[in-house]
Amino acid sequence: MGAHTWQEIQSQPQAWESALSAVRYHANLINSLINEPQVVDEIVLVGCGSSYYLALSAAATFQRLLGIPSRAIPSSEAIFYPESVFRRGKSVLVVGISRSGETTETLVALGRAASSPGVRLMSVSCRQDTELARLGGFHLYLPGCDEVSVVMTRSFSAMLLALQGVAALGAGNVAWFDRLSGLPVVAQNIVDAALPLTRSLGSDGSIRRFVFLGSGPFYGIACEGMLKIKEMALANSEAYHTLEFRHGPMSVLDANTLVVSITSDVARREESELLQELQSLSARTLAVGAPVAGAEHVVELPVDRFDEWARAALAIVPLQLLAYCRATSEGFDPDRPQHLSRVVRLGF
Ligand code: F1P
Repeated sequence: MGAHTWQEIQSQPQAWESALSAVRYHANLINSLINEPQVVDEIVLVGCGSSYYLALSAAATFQRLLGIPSRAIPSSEAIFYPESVFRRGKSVLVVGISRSGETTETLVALGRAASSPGVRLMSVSCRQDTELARLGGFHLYLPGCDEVSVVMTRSFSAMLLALQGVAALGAGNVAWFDRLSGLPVVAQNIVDAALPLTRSLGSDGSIRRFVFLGSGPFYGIACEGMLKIKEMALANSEAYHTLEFRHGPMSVLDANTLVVSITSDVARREESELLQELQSLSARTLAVGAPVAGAEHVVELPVDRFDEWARAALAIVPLQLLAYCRATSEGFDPDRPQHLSRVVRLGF
């Protein structure tokens, strides 16, 4: 049960190597897409579900590295409210993100954007010869990153890493791009190190609610962790910008809640203060990143070797394992989530 999903989570190091070499291969094209004949005014990334969540983390990285206003928008919002997404008279790079390259909302959003003046098109997917690729512009295909499973795991982290690489090369920041190349080998260590704890927490029947907290590059990761729990384990899960949790959502906290906080660099003290407060309210707590006060458990990431922006893809790995372990301990098959299909095709 869950054999495909397990293999896909385990093979993220290889997927990341493949994704980064695909980006490296297109370095010149990426540079001209963003910077020629002049630097684009803004960047809009569109996707659905997991692809939208990775777009959130990628958009934050684009703006941070390129200094260009960058936003992530669900594809359906770009279809129905284009005037609230695109600004007339501005040159905009629109990036379509789709594992399958066949999701209707993303195809329609990108197709309509392509016909607008001043739009440059880019897309990224894990399959070749797709409708998305045929829309034109620069299409980045990532070999060896697709899944057999419905739920996205290695495709999520590989497309995120690829887009972070695009941002680095577009900014001429080769040093940061080369730092990303050190991540695949770290990913294998994280899987091995995190597994005992995620097995123990995943099989802990007293945990009935999962809350994922993340800021900056980690908010999209927190959202994806929430979605993995829903898709694989059919459990109650929520995601918030870390300090937002105090502003209302924390009212539902109880001893059956596991709060997973992805620790940043810039707000680590404030995140730790929150975790201590939540512990005093009887919550279970897990930190992903640095061992901080208030964290009952921790999955350590190499916070001294990789800055928070470079840790985004790493941070999803323990969350995938937690969802996988929870699902299998509850007798669900992660390979076959209920109600879901690999590709959402609509009639418009
Ligand atoms: C992405 C997606 C996922 C969802 C499920 C079905 O489609 O909708 O977000 O979790 O796996 O596919 P895609 O446009 O990235 O192929």
